[in-house]
Amino acid sequence: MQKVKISASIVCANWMHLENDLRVLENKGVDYLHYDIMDGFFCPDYCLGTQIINAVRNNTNLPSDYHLMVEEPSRIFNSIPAKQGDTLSIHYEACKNLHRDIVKIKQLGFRAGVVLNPATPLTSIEYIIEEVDLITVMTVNPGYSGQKLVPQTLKKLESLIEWRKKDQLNFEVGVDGNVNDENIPKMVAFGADILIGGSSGLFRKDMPLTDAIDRLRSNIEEGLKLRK
Ligand code: S6P
Ligand code: MG
Repeated sequence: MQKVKISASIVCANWMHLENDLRVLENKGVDYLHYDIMDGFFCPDYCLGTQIINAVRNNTNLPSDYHLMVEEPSRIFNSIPAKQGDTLSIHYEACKNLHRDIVKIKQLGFRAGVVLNPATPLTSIEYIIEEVDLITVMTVNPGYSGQKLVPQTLKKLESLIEWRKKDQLNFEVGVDGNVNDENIPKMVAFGADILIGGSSGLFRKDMPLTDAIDRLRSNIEEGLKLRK
């Protein structure tokens, strides 16, 4: 059976017990740690500076999935250390020269990712699609955890998977935002490869992290059965 990967959005973890959460994520075989980096300009909040990122990164072997919600992100590429298997993802909407930035990301040794806001059409990435390793479909508007799914983004996800198949491309597809019990089966059925788990589906208030990971995996199984 195809593996659907889990990326844990660390900003939603229990920061008072972060080390404990990290060990649970590792022991349960979660695939990536997702770091939200926000500049208070591209999106309304600020979070995760390099000291915090490095403190976490140096205490785990889980590969990183850096999500830069930052205007002109190339300004800070050099602040983030590239380790084997790490992905650096930038927003189409934030770059004056997306192609140049993707080339730079690969030169720095990262896997290259591009992220699309809910209102951004797939056609915007037509001329860079062959160059990226990961395309992340934002299923909420960037900025905060705890938001509700923008439902039409599921259609975008489905179209992206069809495009990949038609053109025999190799990028992975991620989904970020409101990845929860209700939405995971649909996201997986439409073809998502990587689920970014946040407050609604992973770091939940109603169950321990270990149980939430099991629940997430059973939702993935349900979605895989629905795949065409
Ligand atoms: C949103 C950010 C996400 C969230 C995470 C929230 O701006 O990119 O990575 O941290 O998705 O998860 P949830 O379940 O609260 O929507
Ligand atoms: Mg994110």
